[in-house]
Amino acid sequence: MKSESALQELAFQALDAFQIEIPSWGFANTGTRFGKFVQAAAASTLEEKFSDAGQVHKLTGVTPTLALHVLWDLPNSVDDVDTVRALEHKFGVAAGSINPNLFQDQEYKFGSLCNPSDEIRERAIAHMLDSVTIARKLGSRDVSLWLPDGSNYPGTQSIRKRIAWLEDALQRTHKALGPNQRLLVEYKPFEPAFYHTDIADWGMSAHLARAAGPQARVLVDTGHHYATQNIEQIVAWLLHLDMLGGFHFNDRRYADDDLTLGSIDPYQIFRIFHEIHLSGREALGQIAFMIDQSHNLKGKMEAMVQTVCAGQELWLKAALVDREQLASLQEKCELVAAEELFRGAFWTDVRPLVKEWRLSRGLPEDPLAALAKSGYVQRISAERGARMAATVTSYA
Ligand code: RM4
Ligand code: MN
Ligand code: MN
Repeated sequence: MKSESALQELAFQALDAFQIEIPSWGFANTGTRFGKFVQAAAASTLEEKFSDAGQVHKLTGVTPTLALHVLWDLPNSVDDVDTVRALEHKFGVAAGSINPNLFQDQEYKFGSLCNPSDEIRERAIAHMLDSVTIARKLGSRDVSLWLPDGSNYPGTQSIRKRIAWLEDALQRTHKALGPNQRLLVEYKPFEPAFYHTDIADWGMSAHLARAAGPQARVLVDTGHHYATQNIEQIVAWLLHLDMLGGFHFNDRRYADDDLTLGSIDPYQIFRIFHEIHLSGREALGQIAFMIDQSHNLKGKMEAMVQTVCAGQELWLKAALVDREQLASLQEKCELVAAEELFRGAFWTDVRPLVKEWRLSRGLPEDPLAALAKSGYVQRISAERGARMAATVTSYA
C-alpha cells in the first residue's frame, strides 16, 4: 500500500503529463445522414470555435490545442493562416493537428488519393501538400489524414492499383514535411465505403506510414474498430514497432458512433492507457491524444468538458497500476492476483485526487459545474441562436 503523500505525488505527476487536443468540429452543428439537430450554442465561425476551445482550456487546463479541418476551418487554405494566428492569440489556444479534407468535393465521388483518374489524384495530392504548408506555417506538428476512399460494389475497383496510388501519394506528402512534422495515417474499416475501404485497419496504416517515410505514424481512432477487436493489443503492437502516432478518442457501441469517451466501455480506455504508461514518459511525447467526437444531442461545450474529465480520470486510474508488482505476478503466472491488481486500479475512485490536483493548479475543482456557473453557454446561445434559425437542417 502506498502512503497518501506518495499516492498524491504519483497522481499529480500523471495528471501533469496528460494533455488532450479538442476538435474544432466538436463545437459545430453536425448531424447524421438523416439530418441535423441544430443547437443555439453551436459555433458556426472559426472565431466561435476558438472561443469555445479557449473556454474548455480555461476550465480544464489540459486542452491547449485545437484540431483544425482544412475546408471547414480554412476554406481559403493557406490564405487563412493569418486569421488562425490572430485567433490563437486572442483565445489562448494554439492550432493543433491539421486535417486534410478529401471527402466533400464532387470530384471525389469515386475516390481522392485512390481515384482512377490521374487528374483527380493530383488534385487530392495538391490538397495534401497545402495541408502540410498550412501546418508548417502554423507550427503544427501533425498532419492527420483520414481517407474516405473505398468502393461499394465487388469487382468495381482495383484494390491493388489503389494501394500503389496511395503509397505514391503518401510518399510525396511525406517529402514535403518539415523536420519536426509528422504525417498521421488513420484507418477505419467501413463508412462511407461499404464494400472495401482503402485504409481499413492498423496493418494497412502501418504499412502505408512506413512506405511514406520515417516521420509517418499510425493514428488509432477508438471508434474505428469492429465490435470485438482488442484495441489495446493493437496499441501494444504499434508501440512495439514505434509506429503509434496518436489517438482519436471517443466511444462506440456499434460502429463509428462518436459517443463520449468511456461512456460505453471505460475499461477499454483504461487498458489502452495502461499500455501507454508501460512505455514511459518519453514515449508519451510522441503520442498525440485527441478527442474526435461530435455530439448532436448533448450540449457541445458540456460534452467536451465532460469528455476531457473522463479522459483524465481513466488516465489516472491506469497510472495507479503498480506496474512492478504486476510484472512480478505475471512472471509467476499468479493470474488471479495479477487480475485483481489490474482491476483494483480501475475500480479506484480517483475523482478526489483529480479535484486536489485541479485546486493545486489553480483550476476549478469541478469544470462542468464551473461551466454551468460561468453562464458561457447561455451567453453564446443568445448570441448565436438567432442566426442558427436560418441554418439548413435537412439533407434532403
Ligand atoms: C471520420 C474520422 C476522421 C474525422 C472525420 C470527419 O470518421 O474519424 O478523423 O476527421 O470523420
Ligand atoms: Mn477520427
Ligand atoms: Mn470517425
